[in-house]
Amino acid sequence: MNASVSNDPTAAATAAARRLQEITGAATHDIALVMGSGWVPAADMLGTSGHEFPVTELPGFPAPMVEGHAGRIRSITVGDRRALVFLGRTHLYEGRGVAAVVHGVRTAVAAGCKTIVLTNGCGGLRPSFVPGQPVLISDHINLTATSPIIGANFVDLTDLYSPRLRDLCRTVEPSLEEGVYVQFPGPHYETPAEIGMVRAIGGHLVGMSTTLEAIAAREAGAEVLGISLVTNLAAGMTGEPLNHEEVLEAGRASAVRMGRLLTEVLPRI
Ligand code: 8IG
Repeated sequence: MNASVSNDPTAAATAAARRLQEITGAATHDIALVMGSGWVPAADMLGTSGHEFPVTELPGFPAPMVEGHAGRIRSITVGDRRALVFLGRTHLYEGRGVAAVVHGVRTAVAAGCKTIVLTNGCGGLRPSFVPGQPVLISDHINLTATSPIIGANFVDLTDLYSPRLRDLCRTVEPSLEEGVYVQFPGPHYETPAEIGMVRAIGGHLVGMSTTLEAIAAREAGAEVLGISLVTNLAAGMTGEPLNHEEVLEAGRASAVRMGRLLTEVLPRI
């Protein structure tokens, strides 16, 4: 009874999935999408009919705190699939622990989702990147020094970001680039020296989310697609300071492009 996300994550996810079933009337869901910074406007293009409710309606979800991270869940029909759309996520820097960060992904899998689409807004390291550009995540480097997995469960992360789903995205948009996503704990952005380190270790994208959720999704047996929206060039690259407003603006400006990409990809998954 009363399983908490941290002391019994599987039971907590099952409880949330059961409540989701009650609210939506849907016995199961097929695909979940987590809409990160700058992606929430794109979510509307997937359709808004169906059910929408605050994450706090489900057990185990805290209310998010960041502007542009509206903590809501949508249950929509896309073609013949039932999709669960998370408008916003819990970040590690909120201090609620790793289990809270991945509770959405675990709930989605408990609700039947076999595919998890993780999106985020991020800083880009390739000088050729332009704000508003989507990049497929090919792999990650987790610099949070933590894992959502508890105990001696040695989960394989080879091909964590499904090559099949990346290929599928490129059939829709052949020009899509790929990159290695590096997660920092945040909430501060990087120093220029840290960006130099990211470059040296082979990173192309920097952000404050996604890797822990991807690991939890893999542990739970789901296929993962990761797409970053480059909203800014990484610290020290432009001579300008980074700010959250440019993140929101890049999202608004690229909503139609991101929405179209997801709309075309989803039915093919
Ligand atoms: I949007 O440049 C967004 N999120 N760590 N660095 C980190 N997170 C980010 C950045 C960035 N841009």
